[in-house]
Amino acid sequence: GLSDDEWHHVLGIWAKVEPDLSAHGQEVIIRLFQVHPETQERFAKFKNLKTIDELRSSEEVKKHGTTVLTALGRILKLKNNHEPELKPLAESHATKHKIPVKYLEFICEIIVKVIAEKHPSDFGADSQAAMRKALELFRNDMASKYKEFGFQG
Ligand code: HKL
Ligand code: NA
Repeated sequence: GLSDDEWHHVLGIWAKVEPDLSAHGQEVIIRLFQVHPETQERFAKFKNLKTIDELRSSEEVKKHGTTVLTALGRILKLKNNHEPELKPLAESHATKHKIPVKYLEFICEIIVKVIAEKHPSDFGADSQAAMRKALELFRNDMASKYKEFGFQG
């Protein structure tokens, strides 16, 4: 797990993200689809969005981004005790959506980049390191739950 000090960094920067969660979420999803186009194929409802303009003007993309970051925020706020919140998410991503751990790495990397771009003066080296560590914990625990659900990820 993370230390109290690391969680303090993580939740401190998250408090800066939250007032504009939908802009962050939208940017994360669009960036994910642009950098890793194979991820867009996983969403029947987004497959028809071909251009960056179509992605940007989609309320559905924005809504999905907001939902994803809301779910992630709930997990981060549980700190080292995220199991009850993580388990149903791992189950759906393992058994229903079948999302490889690699894709979770992609989105976590993009989340860090988007926060860094939007909050250059509030997301220093210590905060970035703490956030990376929190996302790594998230991913590792998702991966071990995946295995419990019989998905090798
Ligand atoms: N999803 C997340 C989080 C993530 C930061 C990592 C997260 C948090 N998801 O149809 C659905 C699909 C979902 C969801 C509903 C779908 C396809 C899908 N997700 C794909 C992905 C990918 C692959 C592009 C990645 C990297 C990823 C990562 C949270 Fe994800 N996702 C949902 C959710 C929530 C908002 C819903 C599921 C709700 C749920 O499971 O409730 C028990
Ligand atoms: Na959704």
